[in-house]
Amino acid sequence: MIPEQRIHDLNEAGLADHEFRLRYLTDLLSRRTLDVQGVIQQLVDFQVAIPSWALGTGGTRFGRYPLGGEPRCLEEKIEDVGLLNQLNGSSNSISLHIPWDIPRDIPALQQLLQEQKLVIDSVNSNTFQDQKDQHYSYKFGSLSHTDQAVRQQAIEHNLECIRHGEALGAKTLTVWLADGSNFPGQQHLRRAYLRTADSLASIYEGMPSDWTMLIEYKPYEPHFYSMVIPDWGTSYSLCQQLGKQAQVLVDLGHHLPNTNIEQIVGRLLQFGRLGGFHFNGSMYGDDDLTTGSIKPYQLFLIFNELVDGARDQAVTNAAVAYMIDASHNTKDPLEDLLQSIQNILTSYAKALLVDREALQEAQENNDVVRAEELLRDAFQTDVRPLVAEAYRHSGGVLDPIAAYRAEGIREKLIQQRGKLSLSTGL
Ligand code: PSV
Ligand code: MN
Ligand code: MN
Repeated sequence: MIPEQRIHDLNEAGLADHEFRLRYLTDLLSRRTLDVQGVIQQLVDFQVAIPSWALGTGGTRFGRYPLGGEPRCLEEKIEDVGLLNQLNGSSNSISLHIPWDIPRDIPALQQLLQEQKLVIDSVNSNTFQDQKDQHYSYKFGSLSHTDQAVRQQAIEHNLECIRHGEALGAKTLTVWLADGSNFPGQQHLRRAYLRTADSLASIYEGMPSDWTMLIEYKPYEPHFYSMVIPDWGTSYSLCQQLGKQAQVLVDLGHHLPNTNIEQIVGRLLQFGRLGGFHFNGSMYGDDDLTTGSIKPYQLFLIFNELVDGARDQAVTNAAVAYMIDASHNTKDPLEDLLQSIQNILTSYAKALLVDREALQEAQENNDVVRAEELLRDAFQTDVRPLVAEAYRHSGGVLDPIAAYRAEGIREKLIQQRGKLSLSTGL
């Protein structure tokens, strides 16, 4: 943890500049009768969970280049997220992946979470890899497998994830299935779906009544002919069969090129089935790059749907669980997460600036150019002073990446944890 006095000193250096820019923007936006303090407060309130697997260096199947100082155990992962949250006040929770993060000393973990002012967001099951002591292989699927015994093993693993989550106060189980097929004919497409629905129902039955099951979809990879849950329609239909506690999870990298993701978000909100988000950046597919690094306009349009839905009384969707799902081969993972959060809050802030009454009027009148310009006006506003102010309000620093570097955090982590620490990255 960085001492409070040091946070204060770090902020002192850039304060005059920041206040000048914030005053200018506040004046400008107030002329448009925008409640700037309200916008800042909404940025302060916005929290995005950090996955335990994004804290170490990831890699591709070609190689991995560990940069050192990576967390070696769950406790160190919690400490890293605590540090990020101290810098920006926007990431007060961590998602666990079982069995990579099996919680062992529960009272000690609870105390650590409390000290770091963090909570556990969700537990993610893993039936995409075979574990050392596991009886059956998932080579040909898990919850969709043709063999009941394999399905049962995967069901029990998910139930075990729930038990681990319960011990630490989590309330969400995220299921991402790698099940699918590589060749036409390999799998009976309808039967694979039915077996999956059946297995999910057994997990759902074993879930406490205040838990949510998030069902993630992905069009391809690891399988390249078919995935059992390839799209939001499949996730949605499974949720419909399971019940109210099942919700769809949208991962930004899990769409085919040019998919209109904001429209999917709008649809799911309308149906009250948008449960969670995995933020990342994507050029080609499941790239897991920094959020907002490739398609910032798309990220803004997604937030535009979220903000619009939140203001619409007809939308009764429950709270959405936001998480970053990223992996880093070239960047310092902690710096990437700070960048991702910055980009997420920037897009959110811009979406909060959209003049919704004027937009609705332009839409009703089919004034295409006016409607588009209203969106572009918000998108092109430089909202960085609002985001920086939100960080400061939450006790963080105006410029998290600059502070991270000025404090020499990576160097300190390497000193403490060594150059060759192992981590679980995707
Ligand atoms: C694999 O595609 C994946 O990236 C999914 O997005 C999951 O959410 C994540 O791994 C963790 O299991
Ligand atoms: Mn994901
Ligand atoms: Mn993914």
